[in-house]
Amino acid sequence: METIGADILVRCLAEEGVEHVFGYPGGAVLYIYDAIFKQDKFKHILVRHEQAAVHAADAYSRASNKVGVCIVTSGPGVTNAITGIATAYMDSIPMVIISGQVPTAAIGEDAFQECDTVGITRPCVKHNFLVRDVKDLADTLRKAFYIARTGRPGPVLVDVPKDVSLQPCKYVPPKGEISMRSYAPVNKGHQGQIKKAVQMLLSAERPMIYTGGGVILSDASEELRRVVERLGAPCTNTLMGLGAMPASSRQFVGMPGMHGTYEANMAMQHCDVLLAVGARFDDRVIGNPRHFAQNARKIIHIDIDPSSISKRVRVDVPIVGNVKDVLVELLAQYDAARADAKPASLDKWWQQIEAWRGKQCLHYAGSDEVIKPQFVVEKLWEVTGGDAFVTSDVGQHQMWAAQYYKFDKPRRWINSGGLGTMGVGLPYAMGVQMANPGAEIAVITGEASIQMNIQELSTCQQYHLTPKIVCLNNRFLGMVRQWQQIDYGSRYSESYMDSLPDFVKVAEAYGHVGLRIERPADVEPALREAFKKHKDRLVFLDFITDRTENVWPMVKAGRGLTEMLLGSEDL
Ligand SMILES: Cc1cc2nc3c(=O)[nH]c(=O)nc-3n(C[C@H](O)[C@H](O)[C@H](O)COP(=O)(O)OP(=O)(O)OC[C@H]3O[C@@H](n4cnc5c(N)ncnc54)[C@H](O)[C@@H]3O)c2cc1C
Ligand SMILES: Cc1ncc(C[n+]2csc(CCOP(=O)(O)OP(=O)(O)O)c2C)c(N)n1
Repeated sequence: METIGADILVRCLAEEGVEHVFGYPGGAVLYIYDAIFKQDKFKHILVRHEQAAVHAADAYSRASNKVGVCIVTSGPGVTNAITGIATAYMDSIPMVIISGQVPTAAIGEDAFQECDTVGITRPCVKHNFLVRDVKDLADTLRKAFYIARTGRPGPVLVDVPKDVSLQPCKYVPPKGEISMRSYAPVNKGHQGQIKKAVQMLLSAERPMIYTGGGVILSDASEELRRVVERLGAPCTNTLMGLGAMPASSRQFVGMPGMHGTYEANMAMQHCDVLLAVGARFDDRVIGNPRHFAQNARKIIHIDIDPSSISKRVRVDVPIVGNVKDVLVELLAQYDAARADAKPASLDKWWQQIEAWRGKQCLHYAGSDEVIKPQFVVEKLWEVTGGDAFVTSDVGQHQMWAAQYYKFDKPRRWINSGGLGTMGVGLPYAMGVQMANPGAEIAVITGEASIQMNIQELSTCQQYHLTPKIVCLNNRFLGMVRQWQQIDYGSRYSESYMDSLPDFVKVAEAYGHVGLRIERPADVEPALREAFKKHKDRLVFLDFITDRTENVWPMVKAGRGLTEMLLGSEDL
């Protein structure tokens, strides 16, 4: 049947099983929006800023393991979307971004709302396409979805000139699986390498398991839990991997890195065999690489992206493959080999770990006078039974959320780790709720971050989205202020938040509920009111917190992983 490009695009999205598309219209995508108007296969969510469309689609993917989809118009639509695309790229999130482009004949002529989308996005997408002929549109979209979700996932952009969306063309249904000669990700790990890893693990006296976002992306939490229990070793999850290993497990030692726990960092540094699973040895995790390399230890690294291996830290046994496949094989080989081998006792290692844990590095001084931000997160955990989806923005509140909300399940903790993008929290919650309509959702944010996409309170009103916004309001760009205190002689250059709006009134103006909480005794009742009484409303909880609380532990920039400051007494 003859149809036009825009209809083909809409049919392809339906073919991929897309149920939600986040977007914002404009001239170059008007035929596409006309086709959207005429279809009933997916729901379109109209955001208030393109950046939020990308963040929402990104979180939709993080919470559901589906490919997130968004549509933006040419020129400013695309440039507004860049922060969202780069954010998803840094955290390896599978997404398809469809952008409008000026008509093919006008490309390169400084046409109205023209920008070089392929050029601008090239460094922050897994791949991008410019469709010049409508006959290529369906195939290109199918490839885009395939590339986004396979191998190391990532955002893929498809730029569609306006005339391509109008050109007539026949719709040709897909023919079997997609295969691309130049792109063939490896899922199964090399048997011989896995064997080497098993031998190393069997002879380890101080094994340590360091896991990251790759476990979540691979939906391999169950397999990870089995491996951790079988090896009997301690396990740490990076900021991107939280929830992959249940925080309630005794074998979980907390997050590693700059704001990681004492026990996780000490175990990373003092182990004799480190099993790294879907984690990329980020600088926030290993600190100064020279210090990290000081202790001799064998490193096994499982990663689907060969370019991630030995990128920052030289490893001994690289295993290229999908976490899930490799862990299944590793466990089978381990069980088979264990019958003949006598694994070393780990009792001494665990005594050491318990001694480190005994430091209670996350202990903080409570107060009856002023609200401690950590206390709010602890109470949030209690009130939601530890089972909410929690999105966060970027700053101190993000670290307190990671440290004090004990995630037991994967895909519950949604945040920007790699790019560290302030402003993601609220649009992330929108994407999460679209993917999980009945779930309890909290946005842990700061009074600065929330203002970066606060216009989305309007989108929430339109689509009856009801996250509870937990704003830890310290009247400072807290994370910046903390660094200035520690590294810049307490010269607080432009890191205060002045002229703040009355957030209760802001929430009410958008049709939501606003609460201001100033005393510690009111924290829990306010949270209960928000999650129970106002279950079906968006509630903005403005917690007025201790202005100068710091995030501890902290590894200062350039320092070694175990050179941790545990509190202000260490300054
Ligand atoms: C203010 C701030 C403070 C921070 N402090 C910390 C901190 O203290 N501790 C901390 O941990 N982080 C911290 N971060 C986050 C940090 O910047 C990195 O984003 C994070 O550490 C990276 O996590 P990851 O190694 O799990 O990698 P990810 O970015 O999640 O990468 C995943 C890895 O897994 C691989 N992979 C993907 N899919 C698969 C698959 N199917 N199979 C196999 N491999 C796969 C990828 O190739 C990649 O190498 C902080 C961020 C901010 C903004
Ligand atoms: C878009 C963007 N701009 C700047 C920064 C640098 N930055 C990181 S944390 C932070 C302060 C965040 O303040 P707030 O949201 O109030 O959170 P707090 O640290 O006080 O908890 C800033 C400015 C960033 N991460 N993202």
